[in-house]
Amino acid sequence: MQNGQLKLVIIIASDSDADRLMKALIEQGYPATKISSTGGFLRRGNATILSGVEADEVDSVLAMVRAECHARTEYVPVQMLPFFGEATAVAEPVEVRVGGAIVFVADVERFEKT
Ligand code: 2BA
Repeated sequence: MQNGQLKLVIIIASDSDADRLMKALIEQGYPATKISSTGGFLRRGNATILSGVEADEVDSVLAMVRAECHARTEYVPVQMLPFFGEATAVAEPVEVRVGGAIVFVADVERFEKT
């Protein structure tokens, strides 16, 4: 890895999609670290994958994310959401996007391996 060309791809995905994505990344020779995380809105477990790659590899990583992480919708009882109080106890479930992935691509100022 060359300093200055490095990007950090941060991928937040559902646990099941993240397992498949990790497998695909490793099979293709991309380094990846999976961290257990929790979504602030649904308060469900999800996974955050960190992958430090060369700038010209980012598009390949994103193609794998698109192939493995599919968005769908789900209805969630409002009582499970953080900002609805007891006053909304009889309200209709809320449609939310689940699955899919959220991706950030950040410049890496410096990389060291000790
Ligand atoms: P959660 O915060 O648990 O959000 C799960 C899904 O709930 C979101 O899917 C979105 O469809 C919906 N949602 C979130 N906040 C909402 C709100 N205020 N009102 C209505 N619906 C809302 P995604 O957007 O695909 O996000 C999936 C997970 O990715 C999030 O889980 C969170 O852990 C992370 N995430 C998304 N955007 C982020 C960001 N800008 N910064 C950091 N983490 C982010």
